[in-house]
Formats: sequence, C-alpha cells, structure tokens
Amino acid sequence: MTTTEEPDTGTEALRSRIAVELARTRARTDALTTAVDDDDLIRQHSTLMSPLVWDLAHVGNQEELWLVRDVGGRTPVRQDIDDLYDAFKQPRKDRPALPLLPPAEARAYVATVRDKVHDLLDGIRFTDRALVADGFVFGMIVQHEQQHDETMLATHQLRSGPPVLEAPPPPEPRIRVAAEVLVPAGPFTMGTSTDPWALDNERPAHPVELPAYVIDAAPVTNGAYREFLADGGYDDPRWWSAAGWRHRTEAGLTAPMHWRRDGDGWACQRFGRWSPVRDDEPVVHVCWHEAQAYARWAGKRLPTEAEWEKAARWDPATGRSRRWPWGDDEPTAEHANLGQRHLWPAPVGAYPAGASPLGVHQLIGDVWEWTASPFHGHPGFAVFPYREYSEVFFGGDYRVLRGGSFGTDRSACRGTFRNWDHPIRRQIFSGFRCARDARPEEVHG
Ligand code: AVJ
Ligand code: FE
Repeated sequence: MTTTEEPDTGTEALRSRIAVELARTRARTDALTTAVDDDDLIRQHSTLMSPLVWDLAHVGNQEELWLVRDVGGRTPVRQDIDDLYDAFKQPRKDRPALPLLPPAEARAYVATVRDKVHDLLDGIRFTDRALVADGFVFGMIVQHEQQHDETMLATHQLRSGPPVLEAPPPPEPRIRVAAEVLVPAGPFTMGTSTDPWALDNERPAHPVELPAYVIDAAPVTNGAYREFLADGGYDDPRWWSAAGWRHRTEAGLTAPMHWRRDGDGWACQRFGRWSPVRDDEPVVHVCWHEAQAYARWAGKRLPTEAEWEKAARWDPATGRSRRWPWGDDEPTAEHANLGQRHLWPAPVGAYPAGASPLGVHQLIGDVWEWTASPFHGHPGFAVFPYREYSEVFFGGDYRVLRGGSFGTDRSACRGTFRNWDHPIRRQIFSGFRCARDARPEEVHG
C-alpha cells in the first residue's frame, strides 16, 4: 500500500533524471557562450543566425514561459522582455539591432529562471495533465535548449576568427560498409504514440505500407560527392530541378559550403581550421537542391521520410519499430557521433554498433539527412502544446531532415525525430543518403 506521504520512487527517479538532463544541457550552453568574448556574443556572424546572446536569453525565456509561469504558476521573472525573445515577432536578421540583454545580464537571467525551475521541480507531481505527465514539458525544454545549442554551434561554424572550440577527432572506420541495402516490401509503424518526450510532429504512430526499395547503407561521402563535382555536376542543368538550377545560378554554388580548392583537391573549413577534404567522411553543408542533383546524377533519388524511418526503425525479426536503429537503448559513444563529442562527421564504418538490423549505418548522428518529403503532420496530428513549434510550418517549402548530426544531442533526436528547413539552406550540418526503387530481380532474386 502506498500512501501520499511516502516518497514515490518512480517520481524521484524522473525528478533526478530531469535535473541531470537540465544540468548537462546548461553545461553545453555555457561552453558555447563562454568560448568567445562579449563582442562576439553580441555580434551577428551571419544574417541567417541570431547573435549568440539572443539564443542564450531566448532559451531562458522559453523556460520561463513554460516552466516558471505555465506549469509553476509563479510570478514572471522578466515579462518585459518576452517580445524581444519571441522568434516570430523578431526575424533573425533584425535581432542584432534589438535592445538585447547584455551578456552578463542574459547569464544572470537564465540562472534566475533555472533556480526557480529547481524549486518547482522539487515539489512537482507528474500528474495526468498531459503537459507534465512523464515530465514531458521538462523534456520539451531540454530539447529546445539543445536545439538552440546546435544552432549556436552552427553560428560558431560561420564565425570568422581563431578557433575556440576543441574536441577529439571522430573514431576511425572499424568495418567495411556495403553500398546499398534492400528493404523488403511491407508495412511498418511510423511515428510514435508512446515515446514520452516525443514532440507533436512525431505523433501518432500509424501504419505505412511501402514497396521494396534500396537505400544507401551510409551517407554520401565527400569522395562520392567529389566525383559529381569532377563530372561537371554543378554546370549541368539535367541533374537539377528548375528551382534548384535557379538557386544554384543565383547563389553561385560550385561546391559544398566551407569548401575551397586546394592544389588539385579540396580543403574544408571547420570551426576556424582548414583541413584537406577526407573522402570517407559524409559530405556536410549541402542544401536540399545539391542533394537532389547529386542523387539524380547518381541514377537515384532522395529517400522519402517513410523510407528513411523504416530503414532506421523496422526490425525484420519482430516486425516492430524501435526507438533507434540498434534497438531501444539510449545511444552511447559506440552507437553514434552525437552531442558535439566530435566537431565533424565520422568516416563511414566508424559506428558498426549503431547499424540497423538490415545493415544500414550512421542513420543517427554525423549529418542531418535531407529527405524528399515536404513537412506535414502525420495522419491524426494534434497540436501539442503550441502551434508555433510544428504546425505553422506545415505545407511550406520546407523539406524534412532526419537522424541528427554530430552537433545534435541525444535528447533532441531519435528514430522518429523530424527536423525541417528550406531547400536552399546549408549552414546547418546537413548531408544525405540516396535511395531507389528496387528492381524486380532484386526483390525476387
Ligand atoms: C526544429 C530545428 C527547425 O531551430 O527553428 C527552436 C527548433 N523551435 N526553437 C528551429 C526550434 C523553436 C527548430 N527546428
Ligand atoms: Fe527557440
């Protein structure tokens, strides 16, 4: 018999897990915002990005709105700054001109909010109210901060000046990876209705029937992409969509972002350091149009979101969809290149423990993978808890990306997680893999 006075061990475990996730996330935010001086925090390094000090206070403001005010019912910390840190009221290009909190004040603000959150967490009951059940709203805030940490990491990549971020290089390849994998025809479960911290756009679980298809066993590498370049791929309109060719021409695209010629090869810039382009690493910093053109040149296409997810989650032994390619267990350093543990994608073959049962590698981590799919709600989608996270983006020109990058935290990615961006964007850590319809002799072979 349990009485209300006895501590509930399930609640205590969830509380301490949330506290650990909040602390781990704030440590990353702190590292990203103390690596540069105040001038670099206030400056806008690209019109595509916010000043780092905006991301910092915005993270605190979202935490205040959802945890301190909504769930906690506490008095506001700084209601006067809500508009400044509302992403919809302030376009990124305008943010440097706003009267933003200076770095020291922004740090004090996020710390004050966090103190109140710990106070709230100490007494919380994870009731049936959907927002707090299973700690969802805390998970949402952890994921939000981690998403902005990845955005800040992308800002660091765009920043000029001496390098300030350090990390060991990713692991070397451990095995040879096949070129392609056949995924047999049949139904699988896409999305989730049970993952407690899954966001609204990942819900609900629903059956999807797919014909047999073939998917690349690894992301497209720099070496493969260089062949497309060497074959004149950027100068041949046959490979590009009409919109893609227009963009390639107007933007003057000639190679992935952050590449330059280096003798008769290529070099790439990563967080302020130039290094030779390594052929066995996944290509990164390409836009959707570049991915689509490469795929057509290679005689393939981009996978749909459903194809990506079936390759990542479907277990042929049980017919079930799992949380990750390797199963339901949380990722370790052996499974995937996540969480800014390294500062660039790992070579193909570096994560054999992270492969799916069918032998598809590096679906999680390394690079966000562009898919062919525009961003829509799954059948049965319901806004939760606010329209501005997902729903307002449905039906735009966005394309969905899957799997997370080396800069994505494990809390902000999983087999069902969906990211999206405009097809011209490439300041994010974006790459891709290709797919194609299965040939009859492959299916019946
Ligand atoms: C899901 C990565 C597209 O950064 O615009 C952050 C995440 N939403 N704050 C974004 C997000 C609100 C979002 N993406
Ligand atoms: Fe945000």
